[in-house]
Amino acid sequence: MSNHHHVAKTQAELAELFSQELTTGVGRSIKHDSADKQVSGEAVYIDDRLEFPNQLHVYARMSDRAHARILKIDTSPCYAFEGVRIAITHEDIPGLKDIGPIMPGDPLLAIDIVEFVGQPVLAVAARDLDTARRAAMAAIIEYEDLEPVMDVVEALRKKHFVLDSHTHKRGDSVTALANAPHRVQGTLHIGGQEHFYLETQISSVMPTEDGGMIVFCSTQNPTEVQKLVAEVLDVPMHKIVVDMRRMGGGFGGKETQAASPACLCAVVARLTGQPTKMRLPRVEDMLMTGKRHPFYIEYDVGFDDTGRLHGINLELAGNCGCSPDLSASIVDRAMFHSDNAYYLGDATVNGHRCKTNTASNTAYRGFGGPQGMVAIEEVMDRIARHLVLDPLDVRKVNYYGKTERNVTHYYQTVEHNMLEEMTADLEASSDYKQRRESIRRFNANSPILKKGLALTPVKFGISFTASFLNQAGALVHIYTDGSIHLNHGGTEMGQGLNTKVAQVVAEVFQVDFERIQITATNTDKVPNTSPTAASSGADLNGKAAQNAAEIIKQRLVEFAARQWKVTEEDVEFRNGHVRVRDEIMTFEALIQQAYFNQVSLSSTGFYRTPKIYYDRSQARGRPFYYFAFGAACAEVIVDTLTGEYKMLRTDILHDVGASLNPAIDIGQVEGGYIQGMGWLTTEELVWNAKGKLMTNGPASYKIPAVADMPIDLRVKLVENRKNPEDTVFHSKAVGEPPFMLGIAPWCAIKDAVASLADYSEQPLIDAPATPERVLWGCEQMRKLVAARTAAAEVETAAP
Ligand code: MTE
Ligand code: QUE
Ligand code: MOS
Repeated sequence: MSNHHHVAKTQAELAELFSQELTTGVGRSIKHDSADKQVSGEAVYIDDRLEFPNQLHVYARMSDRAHARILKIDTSPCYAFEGVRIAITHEDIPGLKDIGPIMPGDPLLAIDIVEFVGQPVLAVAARDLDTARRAAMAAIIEYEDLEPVMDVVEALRKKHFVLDSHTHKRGDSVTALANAPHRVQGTLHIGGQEHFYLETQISSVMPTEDGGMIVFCSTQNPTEVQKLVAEVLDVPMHKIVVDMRRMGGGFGGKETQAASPACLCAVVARLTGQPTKMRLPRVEDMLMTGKRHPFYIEYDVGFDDTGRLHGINLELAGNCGCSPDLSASIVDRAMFHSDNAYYLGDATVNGHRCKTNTASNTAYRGFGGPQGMVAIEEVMDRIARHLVLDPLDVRKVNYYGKTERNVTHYYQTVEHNMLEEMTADLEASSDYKQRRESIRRFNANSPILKKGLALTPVKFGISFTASFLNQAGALVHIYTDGSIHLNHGGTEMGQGLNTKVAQVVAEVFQVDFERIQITATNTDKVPNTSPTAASSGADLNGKAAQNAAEIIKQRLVEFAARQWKVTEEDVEFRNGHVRVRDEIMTFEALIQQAYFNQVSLSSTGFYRTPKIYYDRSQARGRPFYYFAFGAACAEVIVDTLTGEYKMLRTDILHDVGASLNPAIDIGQVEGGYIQGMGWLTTEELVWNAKGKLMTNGPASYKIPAVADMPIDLRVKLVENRKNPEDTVFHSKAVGEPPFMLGIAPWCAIKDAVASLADYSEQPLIDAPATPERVLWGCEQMRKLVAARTAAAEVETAAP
């Protein structure tokens, strides 16, 4: 970059550079800023940080009961182990004992009752993790077992809820159902999902002065960790600094549940005065932390001969686990997405928040949206089988219209809907019709191996539905050498947020990306931040950073106009240079002049999303600033004797507006698709009768591996379509929406199975469609066909 010994360039040379385009601003596929470091191993995660002297390691002893009263805790045996510094229970917590993010329900260490297998009961700090673990296991805990509720349906029937139910309602669905030409009812179980971030939950804490702490925490929500650490220590928030450079994946799992290790470390650090670290081993992480909410769905739907919906009743029962956590908003988002891309007609959607004795389920990519969308996609397939139509035709006939039938069941108008065009594009580019025919022919001639095909849309609402969270801050400094320091409230978890925000700042100043140093998210640089969630990290923080950069740029423009007696319009930034009327100088030359002339070169920035509001008491409003759209077409082959399947080909068309970085966005689309597919196919969570999660490691919990990728994967972004709303450079959020493209392979599997009964019956295959469930689906179809044949024979035999 800047070279102090360079030979001054001539005006002609400067003019030549000025005339060229910046190649590292927005819209460019520049490499993720951590990519090289991640490949070489130089990227620093919390466990890679240099350790402080006298650092303690913390291990939490977990409940082995799903629901029990604690009769006695004796930590004295822990101290028999050499190297143990302290063993703590809830009684040792100096301040608040509950770290529930919105409402109480999550004791840092169990108080009197345990509510799931895996709940932390006590914690031991020792000079190494192994000693801490052995000591913690030596503590004596006596329980009196209580009756657990493990089943979401049982919880629903008993109205065993963590929070009240909520309803979205439009029109009179009861009458619509009664009058509809066709009507079907059904149920569906949708499984949960383990986050399986590569880096498990981890924090390390260093006590500072005045009772303060610096907390290094792998969290999507540094401000909330700051607040909770302050609360458990009973100190003001200004004593606590949270620093977060990068996560080894978050996927929603580090939105609230990163706080527990941070708070335990802080309590130990307070009690001992020593630096403290807590890193969850994989099995402990899987037992202790919540997952995607499993859902149980009941539907009752009325429709006409074309498959068009007249009305629907939907019961969405989220299995929240043992506490509220974020379940209010998660089940709300499931309800908001139970239309996916479709006009529901007269609709009643009820959302329930069921309490079970499992870890408290939490945010996971899509935040309830995927579960709501799976429910309505199951309904679409079911209608198609009932009418023996191509499911794609049923989907298309139900799409939201452009000028009519374009209002959701929560009364937001669907504007700028691109799905009709995108579906037509994808249908053509994927050769849907022709492949549909060739698959029919293949299946007719192949008794065992059956192919399936499905094309499903995605419409995903962008914004936090809790409107106040839609705000962000940033902090930009330009140093006297022209180098730029960038900080914002968002967190990097692999999604490329820092790279995108740096591109935004590069674009505003028209300087090379390399000139900008990305720094750790830190609560004493940008305060009061929202979690990096709801896919709005780049939307919110990009705008805040743009605002900060534009404030500084405006000062520079005003300064240059003053200094060289030109108008502001005469000052132009481009490709690392600045033109002041006819004179061209380097960016750093301008910065030096500005500094000598006492111009402030640092600014905060702020952004709040306009236009959105939501009145929950009326269940009406505009909770989303805009929608992101996508569509996927998946082809699969199923072995109907074993239930095994293979992904043959997937075509994706996804809408990211004017992409900030197409390479990163395509990575998000591919990753989201595969993660969504894993959720609905091989990732199965199994608890035993005592409430212990049995699938608690990679040997038994199967996330997609390389071999599970579709053999042929074709991803395209919609081109030349800016976001019509005023988002950061008219881009669209990309983090979560592609996850729901993973519904296509699930529907394709069911399509293959339905071929066994000539596509006239929907196999009941709950999610995930593991090979076992697929095999049961095949058995259903074969029994059905056998029964039909027998009935036909009886009929022909009759006189
Ligand atoms: N991509 C990677 N590589 N790692 C992650 O943890 N989290 C997802 C998505 N993509 C995630 C990811 C989730 S749940 C969200 S909400 C968004 O990224 C958050 O980042 P963004 O708002 O900056 O897109
Ligand atoms: C999507 C999200 C979140 C959300 C709503 C969404 C989310 C989140 C919250 C939330 C709500 C209320 C609170 C709070 C957080 O809402 O991640 O602290 O008081 O944390 O539509 O991803
Ligand atoms: Mo993402 S589930 O909103 O962290």
